[in-house]
Amino acid sequence: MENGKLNLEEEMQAKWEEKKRELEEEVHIALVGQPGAGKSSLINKLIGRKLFETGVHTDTTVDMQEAAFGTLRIHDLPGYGTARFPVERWVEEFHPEQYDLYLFVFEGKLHDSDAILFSYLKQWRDEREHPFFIVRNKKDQIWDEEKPKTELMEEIARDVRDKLGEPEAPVQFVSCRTGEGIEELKQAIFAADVLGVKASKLRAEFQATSMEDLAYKKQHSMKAVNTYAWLGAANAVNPVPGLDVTLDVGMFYKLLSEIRRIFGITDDMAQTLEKYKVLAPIGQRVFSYATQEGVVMMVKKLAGEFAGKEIAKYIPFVGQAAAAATGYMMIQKIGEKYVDDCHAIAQEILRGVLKR
Ligand SMILES: Nc1nc2c(ncn2[C@@H]2O[C@H](COP(=O)(O)OP(=O)(O)OP(=O)(O)O)[C@@H](O)[C@H]2O)c(=O)[nH]1
Ligand SMILES: [Mg+2]
Repeated sequence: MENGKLNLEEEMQAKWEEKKRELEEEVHIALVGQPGAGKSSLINKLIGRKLFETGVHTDTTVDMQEAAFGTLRIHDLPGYGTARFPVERWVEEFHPEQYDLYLFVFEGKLHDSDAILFSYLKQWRDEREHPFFIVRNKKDQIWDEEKPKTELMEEIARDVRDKLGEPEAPVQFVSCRTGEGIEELKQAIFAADVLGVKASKLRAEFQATSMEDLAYKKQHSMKAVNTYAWLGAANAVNPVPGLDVTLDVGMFYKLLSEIRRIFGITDDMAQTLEKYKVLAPIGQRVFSYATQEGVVMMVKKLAGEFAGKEIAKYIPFVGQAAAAATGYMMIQKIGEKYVDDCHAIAQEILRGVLKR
């Protein structure tokens, strides 16, 4: 070992770097639709956090709003079809063709400008493999004295399909108020083959609404733990002072924060968790890693337990680099336990035992 760097075979190193890039790769979601259609409400609903303000009219007709959530980048595109921004001009100005997927959100009637937008959406889908999803929000408000709701919904869907020129196009009816249709929309997004690995990002980052979602998040997090364990040990430039462990504390801290985020665990839950008999110790474990200092403290505390272990069987070909191997094992073992703990808390949130 030289300069705290491990002599991993170069191709192995490259492989793990590649995996890390894959984990960190961003997914760009574009929100398009008329002001007040519920774009902000929808994204907040999917993510399970108040990422965007709703109801208040920011001037979305001229400004683009952006927000980040983990590996997701959400671009709330300004309105089009105004005197200032006919669709063509809007496309030139904002380059909306660059995003990975589009959520077209509407309520009420479609406009002529929406039909023009549809022709662009189709083009980006066909030429760039950037899918779009047509979302009719405010399903709870679809009502008419004369006609049943199903008939009204059919009319709305028909209008969309006419304007799109695709008679079979799916239209997702949702209500951000009641939550109706959100699950179906999520499934439609996850099923978009063209998104490839990006679909798995969306599934990891969107709020879990079922035990299956949580199982998926667990699997995704375990992969992240393994990737970070390799890189965190092999690239550690800052051995933990006074200990026979090399471990990149910053990277470890980041990993654990990401796991909390994926499972929807926020800092304000620490106090709530204390009130539950069974969950209190789990909460304590999870939040003891919530600051960088906390991570250093825990690593120091636990280093002894790992240092003495038989490490060769975990990573045979770096068996000689004991300090890095210990670092690897710590990230791997603590990480796995951390995922289990966060998963357990998230299950209780989903069961409604714990309020978010
Ligand atoms: N009844 C009902 N109201 C909703 C629903 N979704 C959103 N709203 C309301 O509609 C209003 C507009 O929602 P926003 O999410 O702010 O809409 P937006 O498209 O982001 O609006 P701009 O950012 O101004 O373009 C808010 O008052 C929401 O509370 C829904 O499903 N049902
Ligand atoms: Mg908005």
